[in-house]
Amino acid sequence: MTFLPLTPPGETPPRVMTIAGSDSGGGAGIQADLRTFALLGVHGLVAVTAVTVQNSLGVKGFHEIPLDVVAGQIDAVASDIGVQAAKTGMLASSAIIETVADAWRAVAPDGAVPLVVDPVCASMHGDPLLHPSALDALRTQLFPLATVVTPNLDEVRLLVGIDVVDEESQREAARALHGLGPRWALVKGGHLRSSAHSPDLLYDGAEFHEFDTSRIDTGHDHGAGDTLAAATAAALAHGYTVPDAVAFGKRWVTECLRAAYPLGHGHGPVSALFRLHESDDSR
Ligand code: PXL
Repeated sequence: MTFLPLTPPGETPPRVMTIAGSDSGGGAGIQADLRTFALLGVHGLVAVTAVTVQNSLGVKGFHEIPLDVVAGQIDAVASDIGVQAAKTGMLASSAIIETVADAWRAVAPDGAVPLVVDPVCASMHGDPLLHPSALDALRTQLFPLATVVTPNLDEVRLLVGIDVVDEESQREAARALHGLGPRWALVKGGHLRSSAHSPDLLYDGAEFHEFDTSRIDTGHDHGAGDTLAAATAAALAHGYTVPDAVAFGKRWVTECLRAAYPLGHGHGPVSALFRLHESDDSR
């Protein structure tokens, strides 16, 4: 595949921030985001929102980071290092969502810095990563700041109450999500429609874009959503349009799914490490 342009050694690459939770198993969350950032050649910045205690079998619990520390991380790096794009992942509570929204408004008062909001609600095992009472904060505080939101079908059901079962309900969900204020809404199709395809639908209030890749059949897809959002943010930091950035993110996560590996006794992670085997064909 064609990767993002690489910055020559010794020069400062684009900076992309992840505002998300830590996964002690190293498969999802901050760890997945930083792997994708590094292997795409961008500099990763971090605001940790929560520390999960988990392994390949599930999430045993999590500790929320104090609000002043969440806001402090965002302010500290934005004011000194600068941020060309960001993504949010696990945000745990409405208080953290409000804190992140306030801090992000200060970083990008005019919405000039792209923000990918991946509305993480639960792990793939169904373990909660967001308090149910925080859904409203997600909808009202963070979605209006988003360049693009990237829910999966379970998150779509929780956020807008639509069961996506076919192309028409996927369009209806995209319209409802866009109505909450993001510039673009991506409804990830996952296993929708046919087992051979993974159709994602992107909508900006005017045009629908469909991204359809063959579905990679792997039991090891921990961190797939995080990786798609991280790669999309990295492409936006390079100045890609949203449809081009999403198309890139989708290609990247498809390759990471192809390279997924078993880990522990449960579900293994998608892997960005395949990139280390590729020659640099970006220039
Ligand atoms: O993949 C969603 C996700 C995001 N962030 C953290 C997670 C998970 C899934 O388990 O643990 C920290």
